[in-house]
Amino acid sequence: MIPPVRVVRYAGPMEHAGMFGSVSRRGVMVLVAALMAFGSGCDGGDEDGATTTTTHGHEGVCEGETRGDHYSAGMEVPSTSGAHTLRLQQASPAPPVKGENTWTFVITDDTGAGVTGATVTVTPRMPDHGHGSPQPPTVSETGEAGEFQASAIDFSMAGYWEVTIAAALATGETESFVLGFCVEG
Ligand SMILES: [Cu+2]
Repeated sequence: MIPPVRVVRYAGPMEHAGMFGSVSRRGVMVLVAALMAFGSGCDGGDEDGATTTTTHGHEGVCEGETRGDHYSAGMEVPSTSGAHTLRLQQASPAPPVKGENTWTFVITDDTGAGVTGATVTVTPRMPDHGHGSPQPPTVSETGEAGEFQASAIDFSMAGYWEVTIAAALATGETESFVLGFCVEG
């Protein structure tokens, strides 16, 4: 009987050395810790390096988050002045997720009519971390009165995001609406 021959390709330390170059073992551990902190989103502290106490371990980053809105198709938010309303017709994906999102929304006046001739900007921001998205979303009119579509809304990390939708109206006023969502990683 011929003993089986096992060809084992040994992936030794030298083959992995390139990953971290000459970084020390401690350096690697710090890097690993940083990656873990990054992965935990809201618990990762802000860009100044401050850290906060983790209260929910390996649960989702949105566990216990009390701010913001729970998404539902057709949800409405008032403008800062209260004179206009934004209705989020549809978010895709729904509910909003980490990564790229596309939203369709309608802005109506106090009579319920869609506003025309408005210039709309959409600005995502992570208030806890003091940063926005890598790229601004793209906003276009759909052709229905007061209806807009914002694509490439980039929630680039898990955690709580606030999206400010500002509308420079044909009347010269500017109205803004704020939607808050926590997105899981
Ligand atoms: Cu962030």
